[in-house]
Amino acid sequence: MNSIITLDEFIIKRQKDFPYASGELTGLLRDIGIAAKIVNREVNKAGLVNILGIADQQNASGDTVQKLDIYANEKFISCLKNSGECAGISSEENEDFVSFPNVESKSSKYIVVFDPLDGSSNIDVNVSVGTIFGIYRRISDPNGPCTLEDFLQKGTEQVAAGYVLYGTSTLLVYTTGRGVNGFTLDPSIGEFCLSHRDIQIPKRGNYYAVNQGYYLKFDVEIRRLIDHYSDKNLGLRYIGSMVADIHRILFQGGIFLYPNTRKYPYGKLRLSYELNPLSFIVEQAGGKAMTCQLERIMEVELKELHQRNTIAIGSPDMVDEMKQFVERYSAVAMM
Ligand code: P6P
Repeated sequence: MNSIITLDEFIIKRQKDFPYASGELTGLLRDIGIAAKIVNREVNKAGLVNILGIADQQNASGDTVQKLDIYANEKFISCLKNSGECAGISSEENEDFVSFPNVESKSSKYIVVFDPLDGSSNIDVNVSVGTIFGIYRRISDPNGPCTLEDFLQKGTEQVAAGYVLYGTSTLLVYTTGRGVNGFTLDPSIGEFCLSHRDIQIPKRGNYYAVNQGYYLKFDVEIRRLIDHYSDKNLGLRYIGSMVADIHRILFQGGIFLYPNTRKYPYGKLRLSYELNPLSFIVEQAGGKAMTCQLERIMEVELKELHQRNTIAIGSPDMVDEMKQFVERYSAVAMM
């Protein structure tokens, strides 16, 4: 029988790979794992307690907030605040960043950006949802509180990123820049256990993921690309929960697209706490991630916390193919 390797054991073992690691990142990753277990417990029984449905408020991006969004946000913030390893956070659910006031956090090296429950509008119909997080070293004066500049760093500055997928089982997938590993929560022991070692994304896949309902609102180059997928008999798989779509693509290959539309002229998805962390993971697994305007996601300048960008992410050959279509058919490219 294979020996079980828990997330904690794996993180501690991997810490030895970082000769100068002082254990703070290890502690931070473990605290995120704890928060994920707490949120998982509520997500799994959301239908049984009065935590489903819509809270009567909107978040910074104008999205309707679900009660479970608020619960998840509060849990991640309290776990990170109490960890003593995190100097502050930026969350989809908070208009501004939060600098943790206690002395320990001010001396800590890291800040965390996260979407506490992405795809939460699917909760009420029992569709998988996810948490997305990215970890950066703070660049502001360590003797003072966090500043906005800590949270506007490029995705290339991430020291770690991951997601939790609350689905048929609960998985935590993360990278610290040395490959991607997945851990499945074993409820019988309450531990995330190594289940997917060194994930490598296939070079291409048989599915594409896009909201086909917006087809007529996409620019011509994206419409031509989608027509090409149909010509090649690719299947359409679009869950409406980005973490679930990206997780499928990591294992089966494929491409996820969220192009610009009239409603979202810069794209819908948020660069800081959705696109950058997922792009770090996909690139570490051998994939690619760029905007539909052909800029590498992790190189995009972040000008404000809730900045939206377009994205094409997934198998390297399929992202390259998207790039060829944009170069060939984009009205901008023809100018
Ligand atoms: P649309 C969920 O609201 C989300 O942020 C992502 O998880 C998902 O991929 C996307 O938006 C779905 O957006 O416009 O297709 O409903």
